[in-house]
Amino acid sequence: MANERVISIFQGLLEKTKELIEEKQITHEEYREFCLWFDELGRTGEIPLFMDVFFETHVLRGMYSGLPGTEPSLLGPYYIPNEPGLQAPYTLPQRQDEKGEVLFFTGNVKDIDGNPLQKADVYMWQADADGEYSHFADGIPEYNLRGKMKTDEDGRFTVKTVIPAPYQIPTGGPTGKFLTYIDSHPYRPAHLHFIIDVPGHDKLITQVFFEGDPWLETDVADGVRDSLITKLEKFDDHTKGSITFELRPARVAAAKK
Ligand code: MBD
Ligand code: FE
Repeated sequence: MANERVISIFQGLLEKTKELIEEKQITHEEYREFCLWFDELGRTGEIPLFMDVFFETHVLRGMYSGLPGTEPSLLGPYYIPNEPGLQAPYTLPQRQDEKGEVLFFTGNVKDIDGNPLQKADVYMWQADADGEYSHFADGIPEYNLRGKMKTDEDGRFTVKTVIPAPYQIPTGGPTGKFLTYIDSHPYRPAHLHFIIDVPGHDKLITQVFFEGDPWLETDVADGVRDSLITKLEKFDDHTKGSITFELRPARVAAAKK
């Protein structure tokens, strides 16, 4: 049976694209060049990257604006499931000589009334000090800087890791070329990724950013939200950071549908 929602969305996509072609009077040569670029986007496996950089933020903004609790941010193209379950005291899996400043990061997981949420599943992943993600860049051990943790009796977890570098979209590929076509830089501010899952609550997919990062204002993927920016505290041989995650009860998320 025909699905009305699918029909209306795909019809809309066609309509807007046809309109654009006519409005811009796209030439046959431009059209053929676009087809080659689009083909390259698929062949290089960059479709997930391209989609998340340009469109994911708009999906989230529409779904969550005005709701209480911590704001979601982008899942992005670099999450992989089945990360190793870690044992407290937590250290993200890393190479013996892992580059970068040591970071102790603490998350406080609460409900929207401020009650700590114990035994929450916390999934964390991040780029390394070169801005590269394991599984997606060559030469990095599988699951490097990725892990699953649980909050303690106080609804808290602390993990030892390294400060990630800002992420740069690979400049040689089709997504990088697209950014030069539209005269944009290829950077995202440095960030940590989290998924926090507690039964009875809306699963929170979000990111944490660092005050003072040069790319906060112009994140190419538009994933920064003010409430997700933390201030790092520098000590002699390490840095500390923390944030509170407030999870909405599942019914608040459902009520909006
Ligand atoms: C990333 O690291 C990321 O988190 C997103 C959303 C898009 C591209 C690269
Ligand atoms: Fe990322």
